[in-house]
Amino acid sequence: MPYPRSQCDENAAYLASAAAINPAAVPLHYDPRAWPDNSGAIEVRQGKNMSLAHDVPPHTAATKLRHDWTRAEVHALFALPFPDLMFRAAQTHRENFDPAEVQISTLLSIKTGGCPEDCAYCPQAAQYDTGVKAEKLMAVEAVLAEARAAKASGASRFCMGAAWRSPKDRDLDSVCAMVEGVKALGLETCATLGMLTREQAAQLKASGLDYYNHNLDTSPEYYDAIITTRTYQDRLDTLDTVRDAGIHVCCGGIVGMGEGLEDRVGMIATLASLPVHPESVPINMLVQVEGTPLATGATKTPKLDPLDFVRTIAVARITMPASVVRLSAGREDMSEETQALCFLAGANSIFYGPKLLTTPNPGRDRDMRLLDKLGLRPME
Ligand code: SAM
Ligand code: DTB
Ligand code: SF4
Repeated sequence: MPYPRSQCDENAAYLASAAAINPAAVPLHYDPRAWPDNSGAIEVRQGKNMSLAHDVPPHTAATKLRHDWTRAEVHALFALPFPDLMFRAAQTHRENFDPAEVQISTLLSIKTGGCPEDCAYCPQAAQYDTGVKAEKLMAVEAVLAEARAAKASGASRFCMGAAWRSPKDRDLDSVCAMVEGVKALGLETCATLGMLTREQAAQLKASGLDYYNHNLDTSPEYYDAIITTRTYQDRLDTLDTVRDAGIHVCCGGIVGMGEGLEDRVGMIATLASLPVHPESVPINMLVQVEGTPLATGATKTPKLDPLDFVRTIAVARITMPASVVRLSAGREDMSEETQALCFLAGANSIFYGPKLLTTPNPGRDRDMRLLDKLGLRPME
């Protein structure tokens, strides 16, 4: 049985509204009326029992940004039947982005290991025996050489990470020189250096920093179980400082740390209720590193169901519709199918290159083959 006419009209209205926001986001083949055999195609889709939008309100208007997401609403999104959640996330994605484009960032650890903080997931905390050696801050020229290589291999953003609680002023001068140099190569710049003062944020902004990564990592309630050397409020304060300095915010978290569904709800509700949504939202799957409390001995964390990770991406996409959602750490051990579901759920950024900060990431060839297979292309 073909679609009832009204359903077809609702789809057309949605497509028209999405096209009005971003024409590139609605390629021709998304318009059922443009299919060579309209009724036949629709019959096949019905025949496969696709539950297209029957219980989801039709999209007739552009997505509004909301900053008043309640936990109950976020919970309700997580609780949707998987196909409905994916459908809503994909709709939201198309309204705001070209779903075939993926933003490509490359990471470099500019100061590795020896960190005084006790984040239970992190191989760089000095107090865990993980085999990561403490190193000094890299020289500016060495960082720029890495940035040139990242640009040559297709990255549009270069993200510099340091294992600090907060930077010393002398170190910040060097980081600012790195930011200036990377920016001069025509790359977007991102840094993650721990807590910042207002003066430090202003100095980074003046040197050309585009993004600052500072994750909330989990819910306020679960934070103490993961980190005792700082508070959730410390994190929120630095996010304010960064925002006030006029730097774009990159803020997300980690799933698979033994948290419950309510913690994933709490994390997304907190992110989506910030006065301005983070422009970039990295969702990391915990990389279990031997020697960290979350990966070792009796406390070893059970692996999260990959579909719960996909759900987290989808809920981030729906609640922060205009933000770039990054499928971040954890891809090395993730199947192609799970990654494909993440892209379908609205992820539109990855870290590209064989290393994250200290742990492996898929090689460039493997990632290019995957993007090719899925018909995805790097965002300009
Ligand atoms: N020291 C700074 C800080 O904590 O903000 C910057 C670097 S820190 C490594 C950046 C982020 O990496 C953390 O907030 C966390 O979200 C992520 N991360 C660290 N270790 C991870 C792991 N084992 N698995 C997944 N994500 C991890
Ligand atoms: C983010 O959210 N994930 C990246 C980046 N921001 C700095 C870091 C992932 C680190 C994974 C563990 C490691 O390689 O040390
Ligand atoms: Fe240090 Fe950052 Fe690792 Fe925490 S996540 S131990 S602050 S490097």
